[in-house]
Amino acid sequence: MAHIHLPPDWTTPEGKATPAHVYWNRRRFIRAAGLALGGLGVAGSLGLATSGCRANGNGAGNGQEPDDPLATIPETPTRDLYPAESDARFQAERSLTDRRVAATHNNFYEFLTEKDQVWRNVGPFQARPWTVEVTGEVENPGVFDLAELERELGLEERIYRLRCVEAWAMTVPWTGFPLHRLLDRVQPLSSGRYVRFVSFHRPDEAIGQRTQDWYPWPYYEALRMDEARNELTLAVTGIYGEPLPKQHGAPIRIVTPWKYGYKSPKSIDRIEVTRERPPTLWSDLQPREYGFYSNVNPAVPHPRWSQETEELIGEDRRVPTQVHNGYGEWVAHLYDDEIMSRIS
Ligand SMILES: Nc1nc2c(c(=O)[nH]1)N[C@H]1C(S)=C(S)[C@@H](COP(=O)(O)O)O[C@H]1N2
Ligand SMILES: [Mo]
Repeated sequence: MAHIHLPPDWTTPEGKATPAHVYWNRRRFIRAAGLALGGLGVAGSLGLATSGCRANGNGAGNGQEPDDPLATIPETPTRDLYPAESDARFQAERSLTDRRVAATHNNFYEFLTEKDQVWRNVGPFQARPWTVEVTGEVENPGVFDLAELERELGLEERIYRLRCVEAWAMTVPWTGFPLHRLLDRVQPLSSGRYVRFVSFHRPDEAIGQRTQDWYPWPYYEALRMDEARNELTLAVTGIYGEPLPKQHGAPIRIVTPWKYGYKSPKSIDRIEVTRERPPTLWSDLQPREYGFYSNVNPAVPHPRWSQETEELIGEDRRVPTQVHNGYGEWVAHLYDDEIMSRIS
């Protein structure tokens, strides 16, 4: 047959074969190591073994491999707060993503870059008890017990769309508290213009932090203060009416639904209010592909694929991408055209 039908490049952004975010690191790794690996997938050949031993228990907190993707919810002292009351402003106009699809399709490079293998590797991670340190340009810095914050700041449920830069999307009910309530509690000084988030760093509990040492662990992200204080910005502690499974970023992660997913750092244990704009992990690794703002925008392609459409995971179909992921009424006023035209 003369005509071989090849899909356009963007139909296989990453996900299908090599995780998108990993691409550059693979190149860099090859260069750094001086290896001539050609097209060989280094991530797949570096011994990122997924399962050592099979567990006898359910693996939720005992360090063993979980036998079910939903058996990874840590013992949570605030379980009585779930499910929280749902916020009528944020309901689904898309059908919810299947809960198990969401729990088995995760970007959480501290564990593994293969999305469907993350949940199998979170067993050793001790996600509770947990504290969050808030430091920097604030009146009342401190180390806060997460369970106390959940009780004091109040939890609610919101259905948000999450759009990954790799052009897949899901719609899920998160549980959490608006981040501005925590910021109000620590009282940022007028010098505090940005908010920086740092994820956990425990190589003993996270295989990817041991084996993928080309990433500058721990994961770090940041928002401008007005973005961090925006009503949409949620400090998330639960999903589908229960505390977060570890693969979704237990026990606390940030969610900014108008930005690409990498701006929603998981399992954070430090928040720092800063004067200057902090560096962020993905733009440090590849500034030409991942920017600071990373607002969802179908008109600005990623250098390696289009952002015009997105795949709804678990549904096997694509839909048009929306500017600000459809949350413009909440956030469009924060940005000018110049910011919106930037890569990611
Ligand atoms: N600490 C940390 N946070 C992270 C990531 C990560 O690898 N490490 N991946 C990000 C990316 S790229 C996405 S798309 C979302 C995925 O969240 P989910 O697995 O709950 O869907 O988490 C984000 N937060
Ligand atoms: Mo992502």
